[in-house]
Amino acid sequence: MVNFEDLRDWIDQAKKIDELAIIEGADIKYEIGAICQLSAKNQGQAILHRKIKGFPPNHGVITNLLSSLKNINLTYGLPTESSIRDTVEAFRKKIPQWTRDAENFHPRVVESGTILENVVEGEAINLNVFPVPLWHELDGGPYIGTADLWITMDPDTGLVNCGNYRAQLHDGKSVGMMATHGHHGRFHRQKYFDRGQPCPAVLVVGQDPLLFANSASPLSVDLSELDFTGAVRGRPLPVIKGRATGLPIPANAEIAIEGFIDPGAMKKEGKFGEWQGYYAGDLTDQPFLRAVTLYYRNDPILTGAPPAKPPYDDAGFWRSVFYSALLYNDIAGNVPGVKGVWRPVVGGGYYMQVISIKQQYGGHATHAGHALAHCTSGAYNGRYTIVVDDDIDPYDLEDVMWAVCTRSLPTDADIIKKPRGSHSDPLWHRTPARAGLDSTNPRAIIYAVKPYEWRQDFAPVNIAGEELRKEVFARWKDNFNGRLKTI
Ligand SMILES: Cc1cc2nc3c(=O)[nH]c(=O)nc-3n(C[C@H](O)[C@H](O)[C@H](O)COP(=O)(O)O)c2cc1C
Ligand SMILES: [Mn+2]
Repeated sequence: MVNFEDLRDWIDQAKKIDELAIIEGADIKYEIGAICQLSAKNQGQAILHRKIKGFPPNHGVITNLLSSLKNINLTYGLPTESSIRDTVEAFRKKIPQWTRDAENFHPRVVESGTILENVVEGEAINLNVFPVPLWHELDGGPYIGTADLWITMDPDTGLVNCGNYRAQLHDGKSVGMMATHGHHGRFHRQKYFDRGQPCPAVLVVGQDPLLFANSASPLSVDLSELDFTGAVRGRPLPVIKGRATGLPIPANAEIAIEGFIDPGAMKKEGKFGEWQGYYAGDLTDQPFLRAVTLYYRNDPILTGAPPAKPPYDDAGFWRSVFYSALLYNDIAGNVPGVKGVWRPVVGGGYYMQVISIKQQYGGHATHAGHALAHCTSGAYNGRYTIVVDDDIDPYDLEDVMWAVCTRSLPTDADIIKKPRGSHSDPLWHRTPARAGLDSTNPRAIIYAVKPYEWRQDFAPVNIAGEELRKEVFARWKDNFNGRLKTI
């Protein structure tokens, strides 16, 4: 049960379960970013920054909203004490239900909300009043939007989308919109541009983590993240109507920038440290939001989730957990005998996907591998798909790689040539002649399974059985000064 109304409630609840740390005196220049990386690496607490160097002491920045399993569970109203597997299983059950329920939870338009505590219009807008971090050392500028929502509307259907796309702070009145091809906000923007019209948009850069998570989730193109959020909450999200655009804005958000993205107008955007672990995306011309209205709460808190080399990526672990559940559901009705699906953090929650199956027929592993590589959630950026047997724990990378080492032959891998890739792929061709032309990247399916036809004769595994390991652990663990942690 989600029982927080906004980010402030969420912070109180995270504090109660010791999942929030407060830091005073950090610098927006690299320090806040580096602290965030350390917490992410340790699947640590959310970090609330106060008294940020050079800014009013009551302005805040919060990062690592979803870096720990407990905070992920808190955000979706799941039991906070649970294993990764339990959380993936809970998501598997709940996501289809939330999706079905969404149509009954359209946002509720209200007249007032804390977001209206400060409203600034036109020339008076100055986005530099907020402590916007320079997250990584080679970033092209400060990024106000990393844990954000870009709210746009489909001009044909009226459907409202919320997408989490990075937003560079260009100056006091404009922010870049870097949405990858195929993302819904970019579809909306293009529809306006094709008509020669400016695209109305709202960029929210401070909100409760559930809104952020849902905006970063690859939900169906015809499902509004606002409705989905209502379904997870079990009650509609209160929104105000934006003064300039009429778009819905979460009524209790911290900071929202409303305006228009003009067709043909571009600003240099990037570079930015991305989730693969590189500054790979280059400096490019990108559309930007021209701010018309700025809304913010008193003592506003900016939310941040800077990507970084795994496992230093703020939202990387959340992506692994949530995307694994989506993936599992995509293939569960298609492939029999699935024992588990996991997208390890090391691949940024995309590049590597593991499926464990109990092989039941010749070609079962091929079926599982190809289905996973190209189901809805697997088709984007899933560079390595690894199929393992049911005795391998897909959540344990050591176990998976042992299977790769001992049960797969490189010559048996399947190669798929032109699937959908990302602009920030470090291996994407960037020579001027090729840049922007081909964003596809090849895939490999690695079959780390015992050959089906003679699997019964495969050499037996030589570690002590699980029962025996448990027994000796229980009997002699005290002889090891607490250093025996797992069996
Ligand atoms: C921390 C984080 C940062 C992200 N940054 C971007 C980005 O800069 N551009 C982008 O297109 N997608 C980015 N994404 C991925 C999208 O948010 C995600 O694919 C989401 O499904 C997009 O919403 P949409 O499906 O409604 O387009 C990011 C995701 C996370 C978790
Ligand atoms: Mn969407």
